[in-house]
Amino acid sequence: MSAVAPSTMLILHDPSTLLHSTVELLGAKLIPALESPERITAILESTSSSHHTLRTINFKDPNTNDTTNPTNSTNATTSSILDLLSNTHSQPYLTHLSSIFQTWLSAGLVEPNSSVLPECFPFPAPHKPSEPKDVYARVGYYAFDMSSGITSSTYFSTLASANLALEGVKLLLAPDSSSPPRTILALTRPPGHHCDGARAGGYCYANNAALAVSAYQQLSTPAGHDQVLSADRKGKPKVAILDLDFHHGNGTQSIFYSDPSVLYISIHGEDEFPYYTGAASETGSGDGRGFNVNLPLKTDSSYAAYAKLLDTALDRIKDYEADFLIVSLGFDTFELDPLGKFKIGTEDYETMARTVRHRLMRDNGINKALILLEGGYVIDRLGENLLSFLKGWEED
Ligand code: SP5
Ligand code: ZN
Repeated sequence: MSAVAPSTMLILHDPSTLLHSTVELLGAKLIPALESPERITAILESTSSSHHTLRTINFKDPNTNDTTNPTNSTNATTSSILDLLSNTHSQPYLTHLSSIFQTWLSAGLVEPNSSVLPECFPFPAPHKPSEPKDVYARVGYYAFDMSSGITSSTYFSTLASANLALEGVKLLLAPDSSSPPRTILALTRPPGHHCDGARAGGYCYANNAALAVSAYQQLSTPAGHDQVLSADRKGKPKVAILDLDFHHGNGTQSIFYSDPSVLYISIHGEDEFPYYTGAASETGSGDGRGFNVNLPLKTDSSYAAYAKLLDTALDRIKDYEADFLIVSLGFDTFELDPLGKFKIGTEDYETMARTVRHRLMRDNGINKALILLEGGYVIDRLGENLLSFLKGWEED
């Protein structure tokens, strides 16, 4: 690599994503969720004193100051987010997310500053269950674990987080800019890759990557901003999602499992959360067969072992001839992470990012990528890990 001055990364953040703050059952303890607002404030602190450009987006309803209830009035941004989300999320789930806290609060079942948590989940039965009437049961029906508490702000922060992904796509495809950004990092929080469009789980309430795919498909078609020339799957552009979080992105996998226009590739801890998905044998179904690639990696693996799988992943993205890349980036692959079990160090993120960026440009001839934040829970090392990643990404 030549020693050119590093270019800056455009980083998107929304203060409304910090409002959500909940609890989780971890092991035998109900504790403040490790997925906390402090993760983002730590990243903001590190990046604001760096050469990168931080842009604040304010997802807020112009018609009301009631940030806890954005559905009360018509907000163009809210409806465009909901429109895009409805491509991959069920309407009853989105309605549940928007209303369940208020339902519990009105019934005196939860304190104003507390969290709604599930108590019973659907289990195998002769008939597929339908939405239960009981307001406790409904919470379990729309969740798969107990780390997805719903507070008064959860819905609003979830929309603000999804909006960052949308803004990222819009900026990458902006037709009226002489030099649109090549890569955008959206500080999406809550994260998204565990949400399958019908249930929350793993700290995720809406799948930000899925929303980004919908936005890209809409905006890059001839009616949108940017003509995609190599589209050959029913006119749809080809999007690759590279999931580098420690955990398997069961939600993203599920949403695109039968969709050949989206290649999903994940490197994740073998036999780790979410436990029931992530095997290499899950390769897609129907038209989507072959377009889901799981690369499970043994716990305690070092970056050397990780790098081999990353090469395999990048080979697949090359063969696929992707038009656009979304990276689901988690820093829970870090050696000290309380939820991750790989042995990846701060300096490895630089190598990881350089490898992805270099091969994306060389093999796919694409410059455009959207990086979405997923997990990563060592708060006082998140900033430096991210800066290391950005260093590797931006040095051409
Ligand atoms: C976005 C993301 O990284 N979500 C991950 C959520 C993982 N939550 C469950 C972790 C389960 C760990 N089980 C160990 C219990 C004993 N401490
Ligand atoms: Zn994770």
